[in-house]
Amino acid sequence: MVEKDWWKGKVAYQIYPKSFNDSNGDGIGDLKGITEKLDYLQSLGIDILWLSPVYKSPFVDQGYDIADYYAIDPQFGTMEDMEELIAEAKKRGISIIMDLVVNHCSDQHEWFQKALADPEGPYADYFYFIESEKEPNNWETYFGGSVWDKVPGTNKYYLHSFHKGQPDLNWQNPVVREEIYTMINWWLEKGIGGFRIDAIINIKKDLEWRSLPSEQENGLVPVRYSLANAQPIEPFLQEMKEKTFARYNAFTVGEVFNETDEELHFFIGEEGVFSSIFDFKQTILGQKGNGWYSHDLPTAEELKDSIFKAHRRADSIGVLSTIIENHDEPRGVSHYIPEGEVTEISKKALATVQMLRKGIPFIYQGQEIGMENQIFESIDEFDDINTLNEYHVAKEAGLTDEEALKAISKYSRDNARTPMQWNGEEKLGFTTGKAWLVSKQPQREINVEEQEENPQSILNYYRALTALYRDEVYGSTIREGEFVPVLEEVKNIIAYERCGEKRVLVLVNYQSEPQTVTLPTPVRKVLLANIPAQMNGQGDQLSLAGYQALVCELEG
Ligand code: TEU
Ligand code: CA
Repeated sequence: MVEKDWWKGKVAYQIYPKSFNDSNGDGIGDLKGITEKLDYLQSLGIDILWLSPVYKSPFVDQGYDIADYYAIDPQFGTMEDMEELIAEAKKRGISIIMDLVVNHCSDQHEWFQKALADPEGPYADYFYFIESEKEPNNWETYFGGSVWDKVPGTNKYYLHSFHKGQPDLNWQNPVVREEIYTMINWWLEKGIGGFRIDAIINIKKDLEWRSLPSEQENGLVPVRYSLANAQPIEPFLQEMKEKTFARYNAFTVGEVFNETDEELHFFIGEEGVFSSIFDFKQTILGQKGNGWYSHDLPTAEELKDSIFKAHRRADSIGVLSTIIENHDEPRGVSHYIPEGEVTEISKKALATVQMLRKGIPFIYQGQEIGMENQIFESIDEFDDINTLNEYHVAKEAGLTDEEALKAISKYSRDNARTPMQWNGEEKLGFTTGKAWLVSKQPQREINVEEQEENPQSILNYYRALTALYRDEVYGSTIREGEFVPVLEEVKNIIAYERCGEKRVLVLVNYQSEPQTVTLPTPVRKVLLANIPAQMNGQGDQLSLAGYQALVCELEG
């Protein structure tokens, strides 16, 4: 039996399997490819490894449409490969966590196939089959279009909050819940450490299927607005925890958006249903609700404000998982650093801000070498369904082709989905064949091989950051210390203390201009800096260069 709360103070890494490492030259990353890179991940200081879905899938939403929860998709390998990966990871002190996608499955799953074959039979109740003359309401999927599609040959519609190939599962049905719990326990028995839990807030439904007032020309309303009228899901999630995760001391991190203060207690409080949830507050900065074309990039002040608020709200309740990017987001360095200011120094500054916050930092593959957004020259270069929809939304709003392309390029999920850049050769060391997705001009100079050799590289800086979690003297402070905002009112300075056995100051001048600051108490020792040997000032006065980041022990 694993220790309770074993996951506290750990460092996590997300792998997007299709794009991580291809072991057999078919252009698609696979499980053996991941196993080959475990030494690399260990050298990066990773404790927890989250795999985006590797289950059998028709890939309408890149594996987030699962056709068989008990099978590995042949593109990724076999169940033996999976077992080998779990065992090899364990040898290196790394726990694997899987993606738990249970708001929906694939329309190719046998449950849905049986439901279609007998729409009056028991399997129809695994889903939401609603009898209606036309679409039961005006909800719009996350990827555009109605959430309702006809059940062929009937007067019924089925619900899909995402793509029509991702029918929503009916959590009201106890048989469905038991099926899900059995599957979760089956995986936990295999020795995985837990799960990242996909889109979980969406299992809430307004069972009266009420339409909502629309501001859109097409009369539709994004389905997430219907969640406000939905029935509570607390009992279901508590039941899931009791019957599965709690029995194995599993680590669980929920993909939860827009939670209220009360819900925060319920998700990550003392008796919370999950170990942690992601802090998405910064990823939604600058969003105005219309579509990607109308978003603004966040400023340093907004970023700081969002981080401080998140900790003030959550730290006394439970543990946040922090990110700057994931497989649904643009690259963090392109999103949180203004255009023209993206340099190795500023990338390290952003890394410092995220990695030493309280909670569990998740590094997304390629983040540790500072991978940037890709350059897309035409709409045909995209794969992601959400991007294609947002292009359409931008065009509908009156943008020209060129403007629409520019807007979606900034936010496309494909920015983060191109292959991991292992070396500077044409195929990036990712494959010997033809990569399934690659932009025409990958920035090949950003790669692991090159950064391994350079002691000042971003990769080695990330290693230094994760090393702080294991440091004999400062580790406990970084893992458990309180998060205390510092110099909050000083514009473009993002600074906080981690207070535990030691006082560790994390100080970042988040702008290209230099700035002088007055510290709470003098510096005792510099632990890490993104600009070597630069520490100007006397006593508590410190002059910082643009994007300078310092981690130091304070006196007192
Ligand atoms: O994302 C859930 C979600 O709410 C998405 O709409 C997210 O906001 C969107 O991807 C941003 O472009 C999860 C997965 O992370 C995502 O990859 C899946 O497409 C989705 O669930 C459906 O399973
Ligand atoms: Ca492969």
